[in-house]
Amino acid sequence: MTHPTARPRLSVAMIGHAFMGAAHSQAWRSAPRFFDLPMDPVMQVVCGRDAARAAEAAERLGWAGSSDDWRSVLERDDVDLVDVCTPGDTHAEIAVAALEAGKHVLCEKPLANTVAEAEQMVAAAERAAAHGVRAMVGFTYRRVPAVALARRLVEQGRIGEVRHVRAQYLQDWIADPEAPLSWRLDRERAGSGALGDIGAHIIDLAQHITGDRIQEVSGQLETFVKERPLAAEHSGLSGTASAERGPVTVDDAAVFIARFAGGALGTFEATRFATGRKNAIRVEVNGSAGSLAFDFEDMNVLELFDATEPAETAGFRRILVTEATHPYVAAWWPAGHGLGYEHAFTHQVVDLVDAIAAGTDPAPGFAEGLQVQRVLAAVETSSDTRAWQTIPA
Ligand code: 4PW
Repeated sequence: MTHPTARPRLSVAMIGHAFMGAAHSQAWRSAPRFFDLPMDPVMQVVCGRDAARAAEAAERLGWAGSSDDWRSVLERDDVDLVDVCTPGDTHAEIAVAALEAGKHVLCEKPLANTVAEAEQMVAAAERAAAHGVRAMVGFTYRRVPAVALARRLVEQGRIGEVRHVRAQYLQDWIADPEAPLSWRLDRERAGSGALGDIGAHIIDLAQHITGDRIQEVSGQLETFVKERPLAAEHSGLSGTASAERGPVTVDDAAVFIARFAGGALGTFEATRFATGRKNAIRVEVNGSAGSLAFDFEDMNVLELFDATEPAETAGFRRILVTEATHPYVAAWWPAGHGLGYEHAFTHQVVDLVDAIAAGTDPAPGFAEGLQVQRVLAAVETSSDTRAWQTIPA
């Protein structure tokens, strides 16, 4: 452990303090305590619409101060970076304003609610980059060590030429028809349902692990439960129902097939109705020389099949991704002492701070966020038109 002194400060403002705000707060707190960062992140101010709740969040999550006005936060000289943890309907407005104010931006996924908004965000990020201001989108699961190892093995050619990608993101938190209508079920606020909220992750993971790009899609969306009780209280994935009911305006589930630019075929499934599956992000990649398989519900393991081994003894191997040689792991615990959901958020902060200090663009940047947004839009159009859609390069 190193003590973060005498390094340039990176003063952070976080907008939004619910589920993602809590995850990001622990990341800002733990990153400088476990990793040797080139800058010293300062948790300066947390912002929310309600002043009292923002003040309570600052106290609970470890921020020096709080505000109920994100615009005034952007005017502060003691803020270098804005971390956007709000629902999708405010991403574009806050991120563009922050970049124009010369602040680095970390923005939660999906980048925006529409392709047009994401395009504006990319344009703002490109203008800001000319002045050394950086922008990153939070596709956090890339930074799970087993996923980062999968990427490394594909890059090294360990599974040869990629033929198939099989990706699923399975949850069940609204399988109960009486589960309340949170903002995640409201198109105005979230842009789409399972497709954008969790499908965006597996789109990013599939493209990241393979180093390839989805070029064409054919998909279907479904809303199984069309009306639900309005939420009296809601935070994260749980809440309490009120007596009033309202329409569900997003998809409950999305499925699509895809063609990658490099010739691979993909199948994708994102649903909040997979009873018994809580956060099952499963990605399997089959290549000409082997296969890789990951399941977030067993997140410290990556399965590898080496097709060059003799058939008699070949088989999927469970690699326990807890060795110091594995991505990100050396900073944490001895071998076998696994990591959890929150660690990928810490790794995201580490990579972002490293990029800012090095004066390079962090990955994934807003352009990658826009590309995912285009895939999401293409799946929606395909579902509406029942026709294949091409994603522009
Ligand atoms: O990873 C997921 C998120 O992107 C989480 O499980 C919940 O669904 C919260 O937002 C999305």
